[in-house]
Amino acid sequence: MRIHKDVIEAANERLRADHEADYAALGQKLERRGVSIDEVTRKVSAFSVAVPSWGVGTGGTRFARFPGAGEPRGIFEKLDDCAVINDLGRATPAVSLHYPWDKADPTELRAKGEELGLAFDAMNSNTFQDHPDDPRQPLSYKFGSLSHADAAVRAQAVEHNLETVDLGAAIGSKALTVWVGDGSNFPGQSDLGRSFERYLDAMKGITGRLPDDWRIFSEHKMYEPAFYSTVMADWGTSLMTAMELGPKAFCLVDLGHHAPNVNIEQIVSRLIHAGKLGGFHFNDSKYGDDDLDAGSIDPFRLFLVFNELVEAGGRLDALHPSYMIDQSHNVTDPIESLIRSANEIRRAYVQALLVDRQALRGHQDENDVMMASETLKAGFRLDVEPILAQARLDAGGAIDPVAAYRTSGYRARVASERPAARASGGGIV
Ligand code: LRH
Ligand code: MN
Ligand code: MN
Repeated sequence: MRIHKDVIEAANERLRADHEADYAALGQKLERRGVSIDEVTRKVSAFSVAVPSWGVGTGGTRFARFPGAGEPRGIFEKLDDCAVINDLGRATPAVSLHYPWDKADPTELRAKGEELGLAFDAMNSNTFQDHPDDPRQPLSYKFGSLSHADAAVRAQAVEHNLETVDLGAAIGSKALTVWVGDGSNFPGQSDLGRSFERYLDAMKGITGRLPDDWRIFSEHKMYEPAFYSTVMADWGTSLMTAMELGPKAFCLVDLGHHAPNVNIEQIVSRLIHAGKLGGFHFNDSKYGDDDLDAGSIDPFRLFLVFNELVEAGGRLDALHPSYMIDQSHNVTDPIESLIRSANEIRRAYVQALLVDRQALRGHQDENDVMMASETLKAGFRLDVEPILAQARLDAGGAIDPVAAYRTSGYRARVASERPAARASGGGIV
C-alpha cells in the first residue's frame, strides 16, 4: 500500500553517482571554510518537523474547493499519507492532530502510529467553528469561544480544549496549541479589554488542568475570521498571555499570521529572549495567511528565522520548540507539497548552520555593515541540496523524494481505493 523500499532504492540507484559527486564537491568547498560536511549532515538528520493531519487533504478557499484524487477519507488514511511523506523525505516522523476533525479511538490511533512509525506532536483544539453533532458543544461560537461574553460558552470551550488534551495524552502528545478566531468585525462590537480578560481567564482554566508534563501554546493571528480586531492578534498579546499563564505556557509563531513586511525573525528572537518560544507553524505567504508551501515565496525569510534559532544555540535546547507545518494545498498534490516543504525547512536550517558566526559577530561589532550582510548571505547562497539528499539517503529515504513518489504510483493506487469527493464550496480544509 505504501512506498515499497525497492521503489526508493531503484530511484536512488539512478541518481546515486551524480549525488555522490555533488556531495563530494560540496564537501570540498565546505572543507576550505573549515566545515565538516558530515557534521552538518548529522545535525540536519536530527532535525524533524511535524506534518499537519489537515494538510494531506486538498484544501480550499472560501470560494471553492477542488478535490484531489484519492483524498484521505479520515484520520487513518491521513496517517497513511503522512507515513508516505516520511518514508520518502525522512524529515517528518510526527503528525499534529486537529480535534475533533481527527476524533478517533485513542488505542487505534496509537496502534496506527506505531505501525507506521509516526508519533504525535502538539494537539490542536477547534473552537473556531460549531460542532452541531457534538452533544457536549450545543452552544455556538459565532461570537467567540474562550473570550465569549457568555460564561457558558467559555466553559464549553474550556471543556473542549481539555477533551483535546485527553485524546492527546492517550496517544503520547505533550502539548496543546490553542488558536481561537475570537474577535470583532466592527469597532464597538466588543470591548477590547474585557474580551482579553475573559480569554485569559479561560486559558487559565485550561492551563491549570493540564497534565504535569504538558505545555500550552497560544497561537496569535492578526486577522481572519475577525476583520476589525482579534483577541489573540499579535506576539505581544501572546507573550503577555504566556507570562501570565506561567511556566507551562509558550507562544506559537505561525509564519502566515502577521502583517506584510513584519520582521518575524525579530519576533522569534524576542520570544527566545523571553524564554517563551513554544513552536512554529511553518508555511509561506505573499499577502496574508496564504498557507502556501514553506519557502516557496520567501525562502530568505525562512532562512532568517532559522538564523535566529541557530544563533540562540543552547538557549533553544532548553525551549525545545515544536516545529510543525501548517499549510493548505489547493492546487498541488498535498503529499508532494509536504515533502517539499519539509525539505525547504531543513534547507533553511542547513544554510543557517553554515553561516560563519564568529566572523558575523566580528563584523557586527566593528560596524562593518557590508561584510556582516555578506557573511550572513554567504550561508543562504549555498546550494545545500546534496546535504539534504544525503540525510535522506542515510535514513533510508529518497535522493529525489518527489520524483520517487511519482514513480511509485501511490496517488493512482489510492485514487482507485478511495472514492472521489465531490467538489464543494469554500472551507479551509
Ligand atoms: C488558523 C490556523 C490555526 C488552525 C489552522 C487550521 O489560521 O493557522 O493553526 O488550527 O489554521
Ligand atoms: Mn496555524
Ligand atoms: Mn493560519
